[in-house]
Amino acid sequence: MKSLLDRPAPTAAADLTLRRGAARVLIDNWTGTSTVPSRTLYPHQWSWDSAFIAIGLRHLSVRRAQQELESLLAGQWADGRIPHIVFNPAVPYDAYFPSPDFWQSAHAGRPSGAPSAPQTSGLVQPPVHALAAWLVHAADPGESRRRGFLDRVHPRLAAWHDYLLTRRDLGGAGLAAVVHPWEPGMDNSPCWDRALERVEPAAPEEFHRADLDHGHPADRPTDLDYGRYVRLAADYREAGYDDRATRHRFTVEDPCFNALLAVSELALAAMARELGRTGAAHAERARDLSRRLVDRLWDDTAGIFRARDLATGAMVDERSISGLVPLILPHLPQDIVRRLHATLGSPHFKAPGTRLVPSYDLTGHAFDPQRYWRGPAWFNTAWLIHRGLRTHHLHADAERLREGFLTEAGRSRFAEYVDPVSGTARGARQFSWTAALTLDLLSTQPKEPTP
Ligand code: 9WN
Repeated sequence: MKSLLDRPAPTAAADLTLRRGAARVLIDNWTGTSTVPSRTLYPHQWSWDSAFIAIGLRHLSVRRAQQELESLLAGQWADGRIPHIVFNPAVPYDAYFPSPDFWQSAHAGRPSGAPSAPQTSGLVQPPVHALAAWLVHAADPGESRRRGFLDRVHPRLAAWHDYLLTRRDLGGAGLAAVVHPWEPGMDNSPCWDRALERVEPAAPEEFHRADLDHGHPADRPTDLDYGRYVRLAADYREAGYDDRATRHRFTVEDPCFNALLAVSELALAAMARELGRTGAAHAERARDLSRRLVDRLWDDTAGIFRARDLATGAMVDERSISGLVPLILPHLPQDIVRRLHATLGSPHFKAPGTRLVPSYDLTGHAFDPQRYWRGPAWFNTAWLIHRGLRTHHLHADAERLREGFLTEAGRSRFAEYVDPVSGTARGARQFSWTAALTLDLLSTQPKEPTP
């Protein structure tokens, strides 16, 4: 029988229409040097968005995909961090909050090596960039070599990982910690509620939210949550964004963040081999991270990875999609793969209204089908789970997820996310990573080397 991976390139009219629609979104959201996640809600360059966008852009233009990643790297700090937002100087300050005048990266970030330009935030997002860079390289290795793409990006991505595994190893257990709910990329997840309760919110008159000009209040985080986000970010800024000087009041080890770090270490190993080195240190780091993830964050009773709150030392008693993303790790013990697969198909995550995977436990006490990361199903996490299912040869489920993704991406006009109960599209439309990952899933990659 022909493997699903050997499926011929799609020719059906529906696929071609979807491909054109997705390409249109990426063309419309291109600024000349990078892609905005959404023209309305997110008018700058975001870190993990750009990685997912590059993964899709490589099917349209390898050069543009390289440029997407390299324009993000132009905002990298000397301490290695890749900031979660690189600001477009042409966009007015009131278009997004917090704007450059809040972060003051060039001034406040100087002790940590922030560039004088471009202006950036001081936080980070999940390290999916090396995986993206490897996939961009693999799309056209000849073009990549001619342009010296890996020679330029490998050292920068290695410095990024070094930052995470040294300055951000706040628990001393060899995993990277996040210091703000914006960092794991799943801002408003119930996983952060308890840790956030310890944070004194900034007063409402200290800031003005721009997200509510475009997003519905029922979908977005509350004002109280925003007050806490602002307080944490302002404290970090006051300490010069220096992880050694900041008394972080929010420190969490997140499974998705660390699983992506491990997979990206494998990508660095593959890049190093392509550049004529052994890559052994990166490969060893990836195995080591996988082991630590299992030791520190696997909950055998629940059959899912959990976040760990470093302030209390306890695992966070919530089931989130973040705990399923480690399925992407090739070195995962087989019994854990089986358990994760079972959890994915259980009432906690099998949704009535979507074939995508809900961001939070459908039976959980804080489940909300509309509100940001408290239940809705996102397309980037579905892509990660799809990759995990393929990694472990669970091809039938991978294919079901792929088909659901493509149907819902098209039907929703490339929505930011979907209500998992009703299937209704929510958030921004013409959302870049939804379009980019659509292009990726429409393209068969039978020979794509796995890092
Ligand atoms: C804060 C851009 C980003 C995504 C995040 C998503 C949302 C920002 C916000 O939008 O976060 O970084 O203002 O809510 O949660 O994953 O990268 O698309």
